[in-house]
Amino acid sequence: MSRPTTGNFTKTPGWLDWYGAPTPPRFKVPPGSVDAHCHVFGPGWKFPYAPERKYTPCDATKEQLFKLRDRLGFERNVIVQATCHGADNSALVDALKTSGGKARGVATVKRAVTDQQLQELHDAGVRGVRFNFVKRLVDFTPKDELMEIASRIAPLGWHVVIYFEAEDLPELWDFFTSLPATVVVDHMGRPNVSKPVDGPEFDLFLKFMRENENVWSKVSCPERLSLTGPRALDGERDAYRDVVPFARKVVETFPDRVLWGTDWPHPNLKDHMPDDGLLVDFIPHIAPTSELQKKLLVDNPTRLYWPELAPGAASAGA
Ligand code: 0GY
Repeated sequence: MSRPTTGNFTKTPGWLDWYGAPTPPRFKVPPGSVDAHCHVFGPGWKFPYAPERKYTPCDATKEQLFKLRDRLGFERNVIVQATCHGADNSALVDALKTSGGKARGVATVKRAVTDQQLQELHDAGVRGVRFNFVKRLVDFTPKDELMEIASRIAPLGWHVVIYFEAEDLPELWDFFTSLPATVVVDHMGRPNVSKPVDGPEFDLFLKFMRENENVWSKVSCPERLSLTGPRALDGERDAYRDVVPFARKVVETFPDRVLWGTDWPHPNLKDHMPDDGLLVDFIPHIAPTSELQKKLLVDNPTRLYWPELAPGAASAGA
Protein backbone atom coordinates (compact mmCIF):
# COMPACT_ATOMS: atom_id res chain seq x y z
CA MET A 1 0.00 0.00 0.00
CA SER A 2 1.27 3.44 -0.88
CA ARG A 3 1.24 5.95 1.97
CA PRO A 4 0.33 9.56 1.35
CA THR A 5 2.12 12.77 1.95
CA THR A 6 -0.48 15.41 2.72
CA GLY A 7 -0.57 19.15 2.13
CA ASN A 8 0.80 20.51 -1.08
CA PHE A 9 3.67 18.01 -1.28
CA THR A 10 4.81 15.24 -3.58
CA LYS A 11 6.96 12.39 -2.29
CA THR A 12 10.51 12.13 -3.57
CA PRO A 13 10.50 9.77 -6.58
CA GLY A 14 11.28 6.21 -5.50
CA TRP A 15 10.47 6.96 -1.85
CA LEU A 16 10.00 3.78 0.18
CA ASP A 17 7.10 3.99 2.63
CA TRP A 18 7.31 2.67 6.15
CA TYR A 19 5.86 -0.74 6.78
CA GLY A 20 2.63 -0.96 8.75
CA ALA A 21 2.48 -4.57 9.88
CA PRO A 22 5.73 -5.47 11.63
CA THR A 23 6.20 -9.09 12.62
CA PRO A 24 5.72 -9.50 16.38
CA PRO A 25 9.29 -9.67 17.69
CA ARG A 26 10.44 -12.94 19.23
CA PHE A 27 12.77 -10.98 21.48
CA LYS A 28 10.83 -9.42 24.35
CA VAL A 29 12.45 -6.15 25.30
CA PRO A 30 12.84 -5.58 29.06
CA PRO A 31 10.30 -3.42 30.93
CA GLY A 32 11.10 0.28 30.63
CA SER A 33 12.76 -0.03 27.20
CA VAL A 34 13.29 3.09 25.11
CA ASP A 35 13.33 3.36 21.33
CA ALA A 36 16.00 6.06 21.36
CA HIS A 37 16.07 6.99 17.68
CA CYS A 38 12.92 7.58 15.68
CA HIS A 39 11.25 10.43 13.82
CA VAL A 40 7.88 11.93 12.98
CA PHE A 41 7.13 13.30 9.50
CA GLY A 42 4.35 15.87 9.26
CA PRO A 43 1.57 15.27 8.57
CA GLY A 44 2.41 17.72 5.81
CA TRP A 45 -0.95 19.50 5.91
CA LYS A 46 -0.39 20.39 9.56
CA PHE A 47 3.39 20.57 9.86
CA PRO A 48 4.71 21.52 6.42
CA TYR A 49 8.04 20.13 5.26
CA ALA A 50 10.88 22.65 5.21
CA PRO A 51 11.67 24.56 2.01
CA GLU A 52 15.37 23.62 2.33
CA ARG A 53 14.67 19.86 2.72
CA LYS A 54 16.58 17.33 0.60
CA TYR A 55 13.71 14.84 0.43
CA THR A 56 9.93 14.76 0.81
CA PRO A 57 8.74 11.68 2.73
CA CYS A 58 5.34 10.09 3.21
CA ASP A 59 3.69 11.31 6.40
CA ALA A 60 4.57 9.36 9.56
CA THR A 61 2.56 10.76 12.42
CA LYS A 62 2.93 10.71 16.19
CA GLU A 63 -0.11 8.42 16.49
CA GLN A 64 1.48 5.94 14.11
CA LEU A 65 4.76 6.13 16.03
CA PHE A 66 3.08 5.54 19.38
CA LYS A 67 1.21 2.56 17.93
CA LEU A 68 4.50 1.05 16.78
CA ARG A 69 6.02 1.68 20.23
CA ASP A 70 3.24 -0.31 21.87
CA ARG A 71 3.31 -3.06 19.29
CA LEU A 72 7.05 -3.66 19.70
CA GLY A 73 6.83 -3.56 23.51
CA PHE A 74 8.70 -0.30 24.15
CA GLU A 75 7.62 2.13 26.86
CA ARG A 76 9.17 5.34 25.59
CA ASN A 77 10.56 7.09 22.53
CA VAL A 78 13.30 9.56 21.79
CA ILE A 79 12.14 11.49 18.74
CA VAL A 80 14.92 13.05 16.68
CA GLN A 81 14.17 16.07 14.50
CA ALA A 82 14.35 14.92 10.88
CA THR A 83 16.08 17.07 8.28
CA CYS A 84 12.92 17.26 6.16
CA HIS A 85 11.55 19.60 8.86
CA GLY A 86 14.68 21.76 8.97
CA ALA A 87 14.87 23.82 12.16
CA ASP A 88 11.09 24.02 12.57
CA ASN A 89 10.56 21.69 15.51
CA SER A 90 6.74 22.02 15.59
CA ALA A 91 5.92 18.43 14.66
CA LEU A 92 8.46 17.15 17.18
CA VAL A 93 7.18 19.41 19.97
CA ASP A 94 3.59 18.46 19.21
CA ALA A 95 4.48 14.76 19.49
CA LEU A 96 6.37 15.32 22.75
CA LYS A 97 3.53 17.28 24.30
CA THR A 98 0.93 14.65 23.53
CA SER A 99 3.07 11.68 24.55
CA GLY A 100 2.10 11.93 28.22
CA GLY A 101 5.77 12.11 29.22
CA LYS A 102 6.61 8.99 27.20
CA ALA A 103 8.71 10.83 24.61
CA ARG A 104 11.70 13.10 24.79
CA GLY A 105 13.27 14.87 21.86
CA VAL A 106 16.36 16.02 20.01
CA ALA A 107 15.84 19.28 18.13
CA THR A 108 17.56 21.22 15.38
CA VAL A 109 18.19 24.88 16.18
CA LYS A 110 19.92 27.79 14.51
CA ARG A 111 22.16 30.42 16.04
CA ALA A 112 19.20 32.84 16.14
CA VAL A 113 17.29 30.69 18.64
CA THR A 114 16.44 32.69 21.76
CA ASP A 115 16.92 31.57 25.36
CA GLN A 116 13.17 31.60 25.76
CA GLN A 117 12.73 29.31 22.76
CA LEU A 118 15.33 26.94 24.18
CA GLN A 119 13.46 26.93 27.49
CA GLU A 120 10.18 26.19 25.70
CA LEU A 121 11.81 23.27 23.90
CA HIS A 122 13.14 22.04 27.23
CA ASP A 123 9.70 22.30 28.83
CA ALA A 124 8.27 20.26 25.95
CA GLY A 125 10.82 17.51 26.57
CA VAL A 126 13.77 18.31 24.29
CA ARG A 127 17.08 17.17 25.78
CA GLY A 128 19.51 17.57 22.89
CA VAL A 129 20.36 19.17 19.57
CA ARG A 130 21.44 17.37 16.42
CA PHE A 131 24.39 18.45 14.28
CA ASN A 132 24.24 16.76 10.90
CA PHE A 133 27.34 16.42 8.71
CA VAL A 134 25.87 14.05 6.13
CA LYS A 135 26.16 16.12 2.96
CA ARG A 136 23.22 14.55 1.11
CA LEU A 137 20.90 15.61 3.98
CA VAL A 138 21.85 19.17 4.89
CA ASP A 139 23.62 22.30 3.72
CA PHE A 140 26.86 23.21 5.47
CA THR A 141 26.64 25.08 8.80
CA PRO A 142 29.82 26.85 9.98
CA LYS A 143 31.47 25.16 12.97
CA ASP A 144 31.59 28.39 14.96
CA GLU A 145 27.78 28.53 14.78
CA LEU A 146 27.51 24.93 15.98
CA MET A 147 29.99 25.55 18.79
CA GLU A 148 28.01 28.58 19.90
CA ILE A 149 24.82 26.48 19.98
CA ALA A 150 26.60 23.72 21.92
CA SER A 151 27.78 26.22 24.52
CA ARG A 152 24.25 27.56 24.94
CA ILE A 153 22.54 24.19 25.33
CA ALA A 154 25.12 22.64 27.68
CA PRO A 155 23.90 24.56 30.76
CA LEU A 156 20.41 23.11 30.17
CA GLY A 157 21.93 19.66 30.65
CA TRP A 158 21.33 18.83 26.97
CA HIS A 159 23.64 16.80 24.77
CA VAL A 160 24.71 17.00 21.13
CA VAL A 161 23.78 14.27 18.66
CA ILE A 162 26.18 14.07 15.72
CA TYR A 163 25.54 12.34 12.41
CA PHE A 164 28.46 11.81 10.05
CA GLU A 165 30.00 9.28 7.66
CA ALA A 166 32.99 7.21 8.88
CA GLU A 167 35.33 8.68 6.28
CA ASP A 168 34.72 12.19 7.67
CA LEU A 169 35.69 11.40 11.27
CA PRO A 170 39.39 12.39 10.93
CA GLU A 171 38.50 15.84 9.64
CA LEU A 172 35.76 16.36 12.28
CA TRP A 173 37.72 14.87 15.21
CA ASP A 174 39.00 18.16 16.70
CA PHE A 175 35.58 19.77 16.53
CA PHE A 176 33.83 16.77 18.07
CA THR A 177 36.36 16.41 20.88
CA SER A 178 36.02 20.07 21.82
CA LEU A 179 32.22 19.98 22.24
CA PRO A 180 31.34 21.03 25.81
CA ALA A 181 28.60 18.45 26.39
CA THR A 182 27.77 14.77 26.17
CA VAL A 183 28.02 13.73 22.52
CA VAL A 184 25.87 10.96 21.03
CA VAL A 185 26.91 9.48 17.68
CA ASP A 186 24.19 8.30 15.31
CA HIS A 187 24.54 4.79 13.90
CA MET A 188 28.14 4.17 15.07
CA GLY A 189 29.38 6.86 12.72
CA ARG A 190 28.15 4.83 9.73
CA PRO A 191 30.97 2.30 9.38
CA ASN A 192 31.62 0.66 6.04
CA VAL A 193 30.86 -2.91 7.15
CA SER A 194 32.62 -4.41 4.14
CA LYS A 195 35.85 -3.33 5.85
CA PRO A 196 37.26 -5.36 8.76
CA VAL A 197 35.85 -4.71 12.20
CA ASP A 198 39.45 -4.56 13.50
CA GLY A 199 40.67 -2.40 10.60
CA PRO A 200 41.91 1.20 10.83
CA GLU A 201 38.59 2.89 10.02
CA PHE A 202 36.53 1.29 12.79
CA ASP A 203 39.53 1.39 15.13
CA LEU A 204 39.45 5.15 14.83
CA PHE A 205 35.82 5.20 15.89
CA LEU A 206 36.55 2.96 18.89
CA LYS A 207 39.47 5.21 19.80
CA PHE A 208 37.13 8.20 19.58
CA MET A 209 34.85 6.58 22.16
CA ARG A 210 37.71 5.22 24.29
CA GLU A 211 39.55 8.54 24.58
CA ASN A 212 36.44 10.65 25.11
CA GLU A 213 34.26 9.43 27.93
CA ASN A 214 31.56 11.96 27.07
CA VAL A 215 30.95 10.18 23.73
CA TRP A 216 28.07 7.71 23.42
CA SER A 217 26.90 5.77 20.36
CA LYS A 218 23.62 4.56 18.95
CA VAL A 219 24.13 1.02 17.71
CA SER A 220 21.19 1.47 15.37
CA CYS A 221 20.44 1.24 11.66
CA PRO A 222 21.80 -2.16 10.60
CA GLU A 223 19.39 -1.82 7.66
CA ARG A 224 21.32 1.26 6.44
CA LEU A 225 24.75 -0.22 6.92
CA SER A 226 24.27 -3.83 5.85
CA LEU A 227 25.38 -5.23 2.52
CA THR A 228 24.08 -8.74 3.26
CA GLY A 229 20.60 -7.30 3.85
CA PRO A 230 17.45 -8.49 5.59
CA ARG A 231 17.27 -12.04 4.23
CA ALA A 232 16.97 -14.78 6.79
CA LEU A 233 19.22 -17.81 6.27
CA ASP A 234 18.26 -21.39 7.09
CA GLY A 235 15.06 -20.30 8.77
CA GLU A 236 16.99 -18.25 11.31
CA ARG A 237 16.29 -14.59 11.79
CA ASP A 238 19.81 -13.42 11.16
CA ALA A 239 19.07 -10.35 9.13
CA TYR A 240 21.87 -7.79 8.70
CA ARG A 241 24.45 -10.24 10.01
CA ASP A 242 27.41 -8.31 8.55
CA VAL A 243 26.63 -5.43 10.95
CA VAL A 244 26.63 -7.66 14.05
CA PRO A 245 30.41 -7.67 14.75
CA PHE A 246 30.53 -3.86 14.61
CA ALA A 247 27.55 -3.21 16.85
CA ARG A 248 28.45 -5.99 19.26
CA LYS A 249 31.97 -4.65 19.62
CA VAL A 250 30.63 -1.22 20.59
CA VAL A 251 28.05 -2.66 23.01
CA GLU A 252 30.56 -4.94 24.72
CA THR A 253 33.33 -2.33 24.92
CA PHE A 254 31.19 0.61 26.07
CA PRO A 255 28.12 -0.98 27.69
CA ASP A 256 27.20 2.16 29.65
CA ARG A 257 27.34 4.52 26.67
CA VAL A 258 25.19 2.83 24.04
CA LEU A 259 21.63 3.42 22.87
CA TRP A 260 19.37 1.62 20.42
CA GLY A 261 16.55 2.83 18.20
CA THR A 262 14.40 1.63 15.33
CA ASP A 263 14.98 4.72 13.14
CA TRP A 264 11.29 4.44 12.15
CA PRO A 265 10.02 5.61 9.63
CA HIS A 266 13.38 4.90 8.01
CA PRO A 267 14.01 7.88 5.71
CA ASN A 268 15.89 7.54 2.43
CA LEU A 269 16.24 3.78 2.22
CA LYS A 270 16.74 2.69 -1.36
CA ASP A 271 16.44 -1.07 -1.63
CA HIS A 272 14.14 -2.31 1.11
CA MET A 273 12.02 -1.17 4.02
CA PRO A 274 12.84 -3.04 7.22
CA ASP A 275 10.30 -4.97 9.25
CA ASP A 276 10.61 -3.26 12.65
CA GLY A 277 9.86 -6.56 14.39
CA LEU A 278 12.94 -8.10 12.78
CA LEU A 279 14.99 -5.09 13.83
CA VAL A 280 14.02 -5.83 17.44
CA ASP A 281 15.08 -9.44 16.92
CA PHE A 282 18.50 -8.08 15.93
CA ILE A 283 19.08 -6.77 19.47
CA PRO A 284 20.14 -10.03 21.19
CA HIS A 285 22.74 -10.58 18.46
CA ILE A 286 24.50 -7.34 19.39
CA ALA A 287 23.72 -7.37 23.12
CA PRO A 288 23.87 -11.08 23.95
CA THR A 289 23.27 -11.01 27.71
CA SER A 290 20.27 -9.75 29.65
CA GLU A 291 22.57 -7.38 31.52
CA LEU A 292 23.79 -5.77 28.28
CA GLN A 293 20.24 -5.63 26.95
CA LYS A 294 19.01 -3.82 30.04
CA LYS A 295 21.81 -1.26 29.87
CA LEU A 296 21.25 -0.68 26.15
CA LEU A 297 17.47 -0.45 26.19
CA VAL A 298 16.59 0.77 29.69
CA ASP A 299 19.37 2.09 31.94
CA ASN A 300 21.37 4.19 29.46
CA PRO A 301 18.49 5.96 27.71
CA THR A 302 16.73 6.55 31.01
CA ARG A 303 19.87 8.10 32.48
CA LEU A 304 20.29 10.40 29.48
CA TYR A 305 16.68 11.37 28.75
CA TRP A 306 14.70 10.71 31.95
CA PRO A 307 17.34 11.19 34.68
CA GLU A 308 14.54 11.88 37.14
CA LEU A 309 13.45 8.23 36.71
CA ALA A 310 16.95 6.72 36.95
CA PRO A 311 18.22 5.15 40.18
CA GLY A 312 19.77 7.88 42.36
CA ALA A 313 17.51 10.47 40.69
CA ALA A 314 17.40 12.79 43.67
CA SER A 315 21.04 13.74 43.14
CA ALA A 316 20.96 13.51 39.30
CA GLY A 317 18.29 16.21 38.87
CA ALA A 318 15.83 16.41 35.96
C1 0GY B 1 18.33 8.72 10.11
C2 0GY B 1 19.05 8.74 8.86
C3 0GY B 1 18.83 9.52 7.77
C4 0GY B 1 18.02 10.69 7.71
C5 0GY B 1 17.83 11.57 8.70
O1 0GY B 1 17.00 13.52 9.62
C6 0GY B 1 17.09 12.84 8.61
O2 0GY B 1 16.63 13.17 7.52
O3 0GY B 1 18.33 11.35 9.90
C7 0GY B 1 19.54 9.15 6.54
O4 0GY B 1 19.06 9.51 5.44
O5 0GY B 1 20.59 8.47 6.62
O6 0GY B 1 18.93 8.58 11.16
O7 0GY B 1 17.12 8.89 10.11
